[in-house]
Order: sequence, then structure tokens, then C-alpha cells
Amino acid sequence: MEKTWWKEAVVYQIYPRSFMDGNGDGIGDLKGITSKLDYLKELGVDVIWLSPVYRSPNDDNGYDISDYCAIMEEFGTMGDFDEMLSGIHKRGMKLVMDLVVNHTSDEHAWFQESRKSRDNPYRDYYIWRKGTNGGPPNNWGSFFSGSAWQYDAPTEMYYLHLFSKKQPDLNWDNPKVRTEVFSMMDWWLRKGIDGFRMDVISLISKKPGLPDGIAPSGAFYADCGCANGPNVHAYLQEMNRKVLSRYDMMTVGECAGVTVEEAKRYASLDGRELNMVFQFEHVGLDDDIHGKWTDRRTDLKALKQTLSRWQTELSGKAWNSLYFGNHDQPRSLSRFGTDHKDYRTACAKMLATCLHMMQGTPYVYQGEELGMTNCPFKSIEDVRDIESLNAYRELTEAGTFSKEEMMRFIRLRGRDNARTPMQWDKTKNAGFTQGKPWIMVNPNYTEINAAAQIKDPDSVFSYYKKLIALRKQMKIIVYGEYELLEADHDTLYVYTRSLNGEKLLVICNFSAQETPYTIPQEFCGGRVLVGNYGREERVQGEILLKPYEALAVLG
Ligand code: ISL
Ligand code: CA
Repeated sequence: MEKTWWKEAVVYQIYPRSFMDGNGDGIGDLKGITSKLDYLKELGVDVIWLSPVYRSPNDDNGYDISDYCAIMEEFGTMGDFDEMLSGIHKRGMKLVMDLVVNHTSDEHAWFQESRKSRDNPYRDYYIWRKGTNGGPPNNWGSFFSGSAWQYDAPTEMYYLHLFSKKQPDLNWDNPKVRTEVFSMMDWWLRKGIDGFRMDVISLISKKPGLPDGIAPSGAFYADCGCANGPNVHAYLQEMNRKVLSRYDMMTVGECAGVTVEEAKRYASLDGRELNMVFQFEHVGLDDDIHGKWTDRRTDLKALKQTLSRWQTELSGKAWNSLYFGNHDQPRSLSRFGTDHKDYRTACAKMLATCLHMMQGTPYVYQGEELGMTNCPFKSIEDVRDIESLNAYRELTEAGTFSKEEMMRFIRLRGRDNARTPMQWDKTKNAGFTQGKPWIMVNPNYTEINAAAQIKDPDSVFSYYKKLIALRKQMKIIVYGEYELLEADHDTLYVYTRSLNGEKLLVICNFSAQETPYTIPQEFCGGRVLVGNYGREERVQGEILLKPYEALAVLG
């Protein structure tokens, strides 16, 4: 397999609003990020993926962009950006920017023009339709509740918004839109950034004729069925020809609704489209009839089956991205493991081992390297996320859930769990801000924080450092073939990696129970490469795994 820097890299995601506040207004910003670059260098990550920092009215925390070539006032200036970028490059790291081009903000100049008249030159930059029977053009629902259509009085037509009504969808079938997007991408690449994470890029090509979808029973709205639409690959190939192929850069497509088969096209190793995609299957296993609003837990067998399918199917054909958490997901520790005080350190290390030893490019979401947990939001007043706020209103008004139930689900699955301020130290507001934070700080910051962990060799942070360093030393961790063992075990996740006759065994105990496991013959007497308990250097025969123990053993 061809060796490339983005396959060997570890990516760290920064959610700028919550990372570090440089000026005391309670909101994270670019100067704050620049002040923490040494921390990221210490961790050893190669690439920073920055969630959007462009000008935005913040209906969806920057995923609603009103000017792609300007910086959000709250985050600083273009000068601050340039300083941050050169600070990143000086330290030998790279910067990947979020590219949000399925939609813009309704305050973007293109949309302001588009809504003025039916014959405005920008009209076809967006997706406008007449209503049917006094209602919206079709039955598509928005990912953020309600209809995906908004009536606009000036021209008496509806515009499509798959997300909030302040996020109108761009019309990618219009070549002018593609040209604008490509030249904007070029502008940033010429500035020296190193790649793009492409927001919901799987949704850009809508079904011709925008047909009604099939609403699940009892539901009013249907999924738009726009994932992997008819022209998405053609548009990405065009983007690749015109922009991507001209730079040494990294691309990752956020692909809601992507299947393994589709991913082989998006992230094909022949380099015609993108380098890799974020798939969603493993973060949907705990969904229920009302989507994420449930207290269902992920079944380990299903998780193993899903991740293994992605590992083996893409092997040699496309490239995986590896993640357990991001700014849209609850904290990985609380979700896939436990944040119980007695186990959380061991468990955070176990999850990290499980993920970082797989084939693909691992992503660390800010705070994950400290074992940050979900947040005990008391009431809806503590919640800021538009998705949670809309769902709370809609589902409690419809009587689907009580307010208490909804709050419980938000505490388990809401996106704000990942958006509470980064926990730097045990001083006021976790050292995130001198002012009043825009969202509450998780009260466990006095115990879980970076300052307490950086110098502690047994901390979650130090363990991540070790995993990241190992990946740089050992090609088998990056390129080795994956094979699942013990597929039917309820609480152990065991797999091997192999490359050029070398073999690596990874054993993860996903439970608090001590669990026996017999080391396979070919690994008997094998050297423990890394583990989260002080285990002897060599293992053989039957071993008793401790709660949430993880081990990687060389054959
Ligand atoms: O988090 C979700 C709701 O369950 C996902 O549907 C999410 O909205 C989807 O993964 C797309 O996410 C991306 O685009 C959204 C933005 O709100 C997310 O933060 C972003 O990651 C719209 O731009
Ligand atoms: Ca600030």
C-alpha cells in the first residue's frame, strides 16, 4: 500500500468555541488556540482539524457561514488566524479546516440576493420550490426538527434547509456554485492550510425531482434520502481535478449515510475523490425509533461487527478514519465505556487502545485525551445546542417524552456533552476563561484536567502520548491487516494486525468484570507493547484481564 503522511498522522479536533478563551469574554478564540499549541505538540499529534472559524451568526455554532473568507468576530481577526497557522507550521504540525458547503448561512450575501426575486442572478444558488396544497413542496424533515422547507414571503416560495432554517442548502447542480466553492477552497489553500474536513459532503447532490420520502410510522416527516446522491461522486471528482490534486493536502469527508460500498468510492486509494470519510454506522448503533433520544447503550458485539466490517472491507481499497467522539457526539468515555470514578482512567485508556491500534487515521477529540466525560446538565437552561433545544421542544410538546425524560436523554446523547469547556486546570472555570463561559463547565474539572495529567506518567494524557508515539515507530500499527478474534464474546474486543510476517494482538476488556482470556498460541510469550495496567512484560496461557484492561502484544 502506498505510504502517505495522512495515513500515518494522528488528527486532533479543536472545537474553537470551547477550547481556550484568550480575551476573557467567555468564548474560546484563535489567540487561545495559539497559546495552547505547545500542549498539542507535547501530545504528539500531527494535524489539527479546526471546526469552523468563519464569519457566522452562530445559529449552529459556526456551521452556518455568512462569509467564507472572513473570521468570526468572536474568534478574532485574520491576523490572529495567520499567527495561529504559522505557530502550527513552526511546530511541524498541519492545519485542516472545516469546509461547510452543503449550505451557507441565510445571512450570506448569496442568499440575501437569492431571496430578493425569482430572477435574481443568485436565485439558482439555492433550492427554491413552490408549495403544494398550501404546505411545503415535499415531506422532507430537517435534521434539526420540523420541515426541511421554509416559506419565504418576498417571492412566495420555499427554500430547502436540511439543517436549521438559517442554513439554506446550496444548489450543487448549478455549475456557478461549484466554481465559487472551488475558488474559495483555492483561496484558503494558497494561504497555506493543509486540508479540509468536508461537512455533510455526502448530502450535496439532491435526488432529481426532490421526491417525497417514506416517513417512519407515526412520524410526520421523512428522511430526504439525499445521502450519496446521483452526482456526488462526479462533483467530488471535479473538485479533485480542479483543486485537491494541485496540493499536497489531506481531505476527509463527513459522510452521513455512507455505506462501505459508497466509501470505497469516496475514499478510494486511487485518489480520485477524497482521502477518507467519517462513517456513521458505529455511532448509530445505540439509536432507537426517536433517533438519538433514548437511553439505549451500544451493544459490544454489534460495535465489533460494524467496525470490523469497515476495517476488512476498506483494506487495500480505501482508507478509514477512526473516531469514537467529536463535537456532534456525546463523550466517548461515557458512551462506550464508563465515567464511573473507579474505572474512568483505565477505561479511557482502553478505548484509546482499541481505536488507535486499528487500521486508519485516528482522530482525538479535544478533552478525550484527558478522559473528559458527559456533563450533568441540570435543566434545559444549561443547554445551548440547536439540535437538542429543537428536539426538546418538539418531543415534549408532542407528548412523546416528558421534560425529565428528554433531559435525561440530552445528558446521555446531546451534542453539548462534547462542547463544555476544555478542562485545563483546577482554577476557576477550569482555566478556560477569566469571564463567564458561554456554556457550563463540567463540575468534574477539579479532578479531570490537563495540568494534573501532563506530568503524571500514569495519566490518560501520558497514555495517549505513548499510543501516538508508537504509531510513529511501527508501520504495522498504520498499515497492518486487521482480523477480528472472539467475535461472539460479549465483553472482550480482541483483534490482530499483521504486516510482513509481523503480528500484533490487541485485547480490550469492555467491562468492569475480571475476565479470563487465553492468549493464542502464536502470541505466547509475546512482548507487551502497551497496556493500561502494570502487567508483566511477557504474556502466555490464560490471563485474567482486569476491569477495562487493554493490552497490545507483539507476536
Ligand atoms: O449530530 C447530528 C444529529 O444527530 C448529525 O446529524 C449531524 O448533524 C450530522 O452529522 C452533520 O453534522 C455536521 O453538519 C451539521 C452541524 O450541525 C454539525 O456540527 C456538523 O458536524 C450542519 O452543518
Ligand atoms: Ca474569547
